[in-house]
Amino acid sequence: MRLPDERDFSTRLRDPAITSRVGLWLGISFATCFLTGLVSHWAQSPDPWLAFPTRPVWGYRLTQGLHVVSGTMAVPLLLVKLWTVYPKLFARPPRRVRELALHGAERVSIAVLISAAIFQLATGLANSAQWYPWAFRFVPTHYAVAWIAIGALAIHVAVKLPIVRASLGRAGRAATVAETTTLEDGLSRRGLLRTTWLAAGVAALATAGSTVPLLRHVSVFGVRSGDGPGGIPINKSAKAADVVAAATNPAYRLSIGYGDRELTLSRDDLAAMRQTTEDLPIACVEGWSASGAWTGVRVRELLDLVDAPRGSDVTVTSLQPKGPYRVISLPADFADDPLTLLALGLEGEPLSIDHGYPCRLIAPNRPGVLQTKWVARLEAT
Ligand SMILES: Nc1nc2c(c(=O)[nH]1)N[C@H]1C(S)=C(S)[C@@H](COP(=O)(O)O)O[C@H]1N2
Ligand SMILES: [Mo]
Repeated sequence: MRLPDERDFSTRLRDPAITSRVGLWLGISFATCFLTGLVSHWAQSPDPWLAFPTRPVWGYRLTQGLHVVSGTMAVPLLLVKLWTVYPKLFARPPRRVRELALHGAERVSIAVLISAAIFQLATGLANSAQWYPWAFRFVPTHYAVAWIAIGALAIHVAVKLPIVRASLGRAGRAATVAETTTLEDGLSRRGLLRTTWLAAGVAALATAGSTVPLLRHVSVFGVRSGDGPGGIPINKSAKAADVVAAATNPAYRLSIGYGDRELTLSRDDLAAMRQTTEDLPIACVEGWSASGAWTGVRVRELLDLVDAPRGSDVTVTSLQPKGPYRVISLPADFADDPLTLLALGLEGEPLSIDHGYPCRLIAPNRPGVLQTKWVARLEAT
């Protein structure tokens, strides 16, 4: 039996003109995914060297929506791109030592790129479906592999630039776009490209539905698409977080601390304070987002009760007994922002227990993970 050769796989559809066109869009998707991922990393970093801005209110909603849409779109693009080039796996390596070394180095960088790309898309998709079939921590791993992928991508683009330039130019266009005949293969190059764009578009639309209200009904991939009290999906229920008893206990008190100043307030005390209503989105890192009218007390006005000065960072603790988002830090810019509320209500109704009753944090331009529900304590430092 002989090993197959690169030529055994040849078809009119495997052509640098196709590979380059699909590759260009794949590159754009990856770059978008990488940059928006950096924004998300910055937004979630507990002590960033540069404060994350509190405006625009919908900023994180947009960048994280783009992150998940561009990642999902990359899946069909990557599959088509791999299909157009995989016969190269069977190409005979060059015989001359110098060429062999270069060839080997390029192959290694491609192996790294393909594995990192598949890893990122697979873990990202699983995460946006809230499915964690692995033992490692998602956020740091997804972040580290992103740098590996983007580095390998930069090398790959640099190596292939001459081929890409030639095939995206006029001759490449003629070879692809003009070739509309359906011969023995059944599918023309133009047809293959159109099918690829269609698949990427469908993937994008199907995900964008969990962020863009008008697209909600086409959002077959949107795991949570706008159902829930006040039109806002529920991420983790009170039952799942094991807070039902604590949250409904009439003895519930919010505690506020600054230095040796301590204060406790019942939910009625909070409701008796000045109420503010703001339209703010919950923008989950998993890509879905939804806006609501939240009513409650400004966090800044609560901090004033214990004389915490402006510029104080605040630690927010939930009633939740355990979990990674039980305690989060609210940087001073957010704590002092007039839009940052300890919400008691949503869309004119008292907060439902799953949305964080007795009260929850809601701040502008923040990842959903940091919008703590069932708040027990605010501590200014
Ligand atoms: N205490 C607590 N707060 C939490 C969470 C949690 O698991 N525990 N999940 C966060 C996440 S990931 C999101 S996206 C938002 C979702 O809020 P919602 O369920 O009211 O839509 O709540 C955040 N607040
Ligand atoms: Mo989330």
